[in-house]
Amino acid sequence: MANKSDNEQLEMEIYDFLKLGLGDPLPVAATVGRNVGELLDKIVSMLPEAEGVAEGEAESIRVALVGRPNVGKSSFINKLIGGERLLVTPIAGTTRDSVDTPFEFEGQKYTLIDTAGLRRKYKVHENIEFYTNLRTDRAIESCDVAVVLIDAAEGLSVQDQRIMEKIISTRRPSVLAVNKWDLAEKDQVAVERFGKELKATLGRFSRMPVVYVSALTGQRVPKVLSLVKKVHSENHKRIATSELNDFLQAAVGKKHPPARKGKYIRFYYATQSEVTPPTFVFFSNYPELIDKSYISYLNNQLRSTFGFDGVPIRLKFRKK
Ligand SMILES: Nc1nc2c(ncn2[C@@H]2O[C@H](COP(=O)(O)OP(=O)(O)OP(=O)(O)O)[C@@H](O)[C@H]2O)c(=O)[nH]1
Ligand SMILES: [Mg+2]
Repeated sequence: MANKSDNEQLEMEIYDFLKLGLGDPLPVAATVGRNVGELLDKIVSMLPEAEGVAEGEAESIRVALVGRPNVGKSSFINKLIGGERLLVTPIAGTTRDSVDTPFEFEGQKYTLIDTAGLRRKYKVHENIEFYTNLRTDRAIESCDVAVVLIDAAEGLSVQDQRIMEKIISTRRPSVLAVNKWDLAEKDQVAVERFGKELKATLGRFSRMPVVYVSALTGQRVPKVLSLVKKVHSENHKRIATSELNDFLQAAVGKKHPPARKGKYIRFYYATQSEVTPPTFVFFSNYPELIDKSYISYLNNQLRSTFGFDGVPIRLKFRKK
């Protein structure tokens, strides 16, 4: 590219540059915009072909398997792929590094990421623990969907909650799989009690899809993948603006935001500005006066109306 070729006279001198052997020179002039269109055409013609993959199709969904040491992460992946690819032992801390396994199920590609189990925080000063925690964090950051495995015999632990906090803070969709279900008491009362206790400890994660599995027998192991696919598509879901505004009218009609500082809060309209994670923008006359409890009301209403289970949605409030 030969810049400052402001006119045809100068443009003729372009041939001097051929001698340099750097390919065909293109005379351009940045100040007057001469031949800039030709330059752009040339750049576009030299770009590599875009891969002809439609959005969300044929792409591999990256799935991170995370959970405490010994919960059965490696066993789970081995069961899915029907092999012994990953080392499984009764010793906690068998897996030391994240391992990617490509896998296809019902026409969908997945990349399963096995991770090292996450330890208690007080052990983090030890070097290995520090790096395994770091790798679990990395696996979560790099995944499309996280599967949290918990042990049926032990329920939801502090470490599990720490993993879930990380999933929330990195805004990843997730599924909770209760493993070693083959060892759990199977009478109806026990199952219901477990479910109730789990919901209680889940608290603000209560919209996370839960599935009871056994990596040993394979029970409901494929079900985890169908839930992964479901939350992945929920994370890409778009709600039409017209639908959102019908929703907004109904939600505000049912419960109006309380007036604050003598100001009457009004909503004008709402729109979904983004996916992954789905983000909703509400336009209002006093966005700064909308209180937390009303925001959580809108959040719950949105989820009851449109789903988004297992997906961290975001609500934003803007001045019109
Ligand atoms: N009964 C039963 N045992 C299981 C199940 N899943 C895994 N195990 C056993 O639990 C132990 C640990 O399994 P791993 O797959 O190595 O667990 P991990 O989560 O990969 O463990 P680390 O790599 O150490 O973090 C092994 O002895 C498995 O055979 C299950 O569903 N039921
Ligand atoms: Mg392992």
